Amino acid sequence: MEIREKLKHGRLFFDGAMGTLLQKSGLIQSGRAPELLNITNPQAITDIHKQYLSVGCDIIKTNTFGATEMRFPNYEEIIKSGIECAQKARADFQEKYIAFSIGPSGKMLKPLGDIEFEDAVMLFSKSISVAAKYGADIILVETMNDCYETKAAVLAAKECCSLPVFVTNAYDMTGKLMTGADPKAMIAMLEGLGADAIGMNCSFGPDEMKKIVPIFSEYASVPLIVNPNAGLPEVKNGETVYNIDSEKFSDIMCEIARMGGCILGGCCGTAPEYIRKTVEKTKNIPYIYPSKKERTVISSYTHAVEIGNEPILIGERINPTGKKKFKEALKNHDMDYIRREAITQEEKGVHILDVNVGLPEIDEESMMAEAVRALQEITDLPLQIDTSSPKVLEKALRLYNGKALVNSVDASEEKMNAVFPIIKKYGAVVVALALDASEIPTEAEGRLQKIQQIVRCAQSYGIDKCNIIADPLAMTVSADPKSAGVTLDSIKLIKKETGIKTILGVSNISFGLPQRAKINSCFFAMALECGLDSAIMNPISAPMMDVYYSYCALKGFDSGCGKYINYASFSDLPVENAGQEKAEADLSFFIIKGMKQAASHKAEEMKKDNDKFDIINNYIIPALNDAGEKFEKKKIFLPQLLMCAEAATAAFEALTGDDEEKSSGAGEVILATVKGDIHDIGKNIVKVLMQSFGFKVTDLGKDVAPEKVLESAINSGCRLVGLSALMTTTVPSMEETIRILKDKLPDVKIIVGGAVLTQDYANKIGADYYAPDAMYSVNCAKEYYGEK
Ligand code: B1M
Repeated sequence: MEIREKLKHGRLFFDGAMGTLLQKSGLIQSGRAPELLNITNPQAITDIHKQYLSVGCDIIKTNTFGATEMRFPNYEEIIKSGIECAQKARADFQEKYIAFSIGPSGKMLKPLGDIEFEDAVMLFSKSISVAAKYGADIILVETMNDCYETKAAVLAAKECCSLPVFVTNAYDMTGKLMTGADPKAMIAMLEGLGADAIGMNCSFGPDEMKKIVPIFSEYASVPLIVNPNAGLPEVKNGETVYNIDSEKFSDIMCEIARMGGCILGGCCGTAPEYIRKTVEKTKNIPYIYPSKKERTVISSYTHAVEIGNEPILIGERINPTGKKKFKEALKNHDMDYIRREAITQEEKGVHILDVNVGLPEIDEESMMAEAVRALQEITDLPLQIDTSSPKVLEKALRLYNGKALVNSVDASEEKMNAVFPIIKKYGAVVVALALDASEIPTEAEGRLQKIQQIVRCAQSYGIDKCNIIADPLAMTVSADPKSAGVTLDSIKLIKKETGIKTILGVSNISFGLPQRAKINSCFFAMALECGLDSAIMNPISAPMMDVYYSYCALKGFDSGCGKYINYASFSDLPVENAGQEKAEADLSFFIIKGMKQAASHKAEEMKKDNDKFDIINNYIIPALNDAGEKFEKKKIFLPQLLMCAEAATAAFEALTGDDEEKSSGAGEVILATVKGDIHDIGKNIVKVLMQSFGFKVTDLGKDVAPEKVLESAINSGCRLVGLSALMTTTVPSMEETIRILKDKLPDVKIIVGGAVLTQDYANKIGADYYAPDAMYSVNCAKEYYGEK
């Protein structure tokens, strides 16, 4: 039976770990990838598969976790042999399935790393095509800790074969992926992309995973997979052991089964015994197949936004219509303008950002791609892709890191047939306009009919009703006094007859009228009272925001009126473009918001009247500290932290870029950030300061191996070395570098610095000088050369 069908009838079981068993049997040699055993020792792999099949598991994962072209030139052979091992193992069993396991590439996608999204799709496509060709039954995208890479792999699977696609992500102790996605965001995106079963694996044991299960039960409509580790790893006598035994593991898996786990199995540290007990103990627990949830949800790479609870605000300002400055910015590819509009609206409290970059004189497709990338770098708000071109839409939805809102489709056949296949493929919620190419109905009944037509057509493409939101249209009241009434009636009628959620471009009501915010805000209040679920609006408009916060408080969406109080007490009456003005004021602001260009220009400008070290100390470092704190508190995530760092680096370069490499013979210093650590902003400040005090600096960069530092000291004859480390996890690597240096060059002296160090710790690891800040490192160097 096809596995999707089989899953409707009862619980299935994955196998457990492969690596643990290989390690135990001594088959993994250090430095050798386990995937190579598919070729060098296929019998061992087949035997492990058989062990799992004989304890009752239904699905075995191939030993191909890292098998991409990036890691293995012979990835095709590894995949083919891996599948053959699994096929041989299942030959003696009935109705068992082979899941082609594919994990993360090992590199991050842009903007976090250097792989382009499309290159990642291509990389996964190559491996998945081989797996499909040699007979895998399922594609299992597993252990992904980044939303974007997960999307690349799932898209690849969908594009190069028609096999069922299962996805399990590795959540951390905070219940999020490393790059910030929470389960609701992953559920929205993965179901949108058409994954057949989703869930989690690795990271920790079933006890921790159990805490995440209820979110899947509440939000997911496809079966849930739970493949935990055998608890947390500990190193005992040089060996990695896990703290949950098979008895406890299977007991907790029973609880997970009761909560709705549909496919249960294991990850690191588990063995056949774990699966055998899980299969046996869950036998009599009633199976829960997930119900369809019918929620209207969109998502970004960190979180989901559900439409249909409290009203949702969609910022309308990233749209060149009627904006001369914006049009200029688009022609000049000025992405900072777009970023600024995004930040301003985000600060005002919108939940979603509309993005429209259509101008006749530009290439809208590449501009939309540029805008989506630029926005994803600085904000984690979900986007509404606003374009009339299906080509532009497809480009944006491919690149978008999440499940987008799409603006819009109308009831014209041609339009629907162009847009719906794209919506179906990438997964999005689409705005349905109550009109078609020939008419805008003048009565609510007519508008309802247009919406019903769109819903029928969407359903014929396999798009659920919950992925459509109806726009009953606001037409200017100055042209027709009945227009507002028709819109309001339409909201009520459409909701009543179809049950679908509604959206409205509120300000259209006031075209041609003076003081539009006044009438817009009244109309907004009326529409909300008729049940409007979301509004495309201008959050800079104080009357509109007054209505929003007041409505939420009055309607019971704001318990204790906390949001209203916060808004009313702290919003100095906003004026047009207040956000833009603020954005122009402060270098720290640009850094915190990750605006590279603006930070660089601002630093350039400030340099004229200020000492550059004052700028570094008073603006750049405090901004980074602020970002670090927000990161620690999970208020921002790695992509945003990275953009802050890049903006800080750009500002720093603007301050120091034209400094000549000068040396007045004060002495020589070798600098490096230690192995495993890529933080180099502090080290670069040390470098500039040292240079400006006349020291000749050899900068070895970041993530520098101890041997390289030693080699540099030996070759140059320089005996003063400065080391930087920013993380508790890389201080041991600093210690190791000091040990190697002192061992081979006893006369070497070492300055250490970095946020995690203290004088005591510096003494403990054998450093000669501890510099709490960059200036102090210059004093250390002076002291060293003075002493000499
Ligand atoms: Co990361 N990061 N980061 N990060 N990052 C920290 C350090 C962290 C404290 C943030 C947090 O959680 N609060 C945390 C470490 C926790 C810990 O171990 N205690 C952290 C983490 C966890 C991580 C990652 C693991 C995140 C992840 O992937 N999940 C990852 C690590 C990757 C790796 O290194 N393998 C990571 C990545 C990054 C970015 C790439 C995004 C970016 C770095 C970009 C770059 O450097 N090019 C980044 C940033 C920017 C930070 C924070 C926010 C800022 C660091 C910084 O540049 N500070 C940081 C939080 C924080 O420190 N507030 C954080 C400004 C700089 C001028 O200060 O380097 O201390 P600092 O230098 C000072 C002094 O210490 C001294 O002088 C300087 C100026 O006075 N000094 C020396 C430094 N080196 C010296 C050497 C000397 C003398 C003085 O003599 C040789």
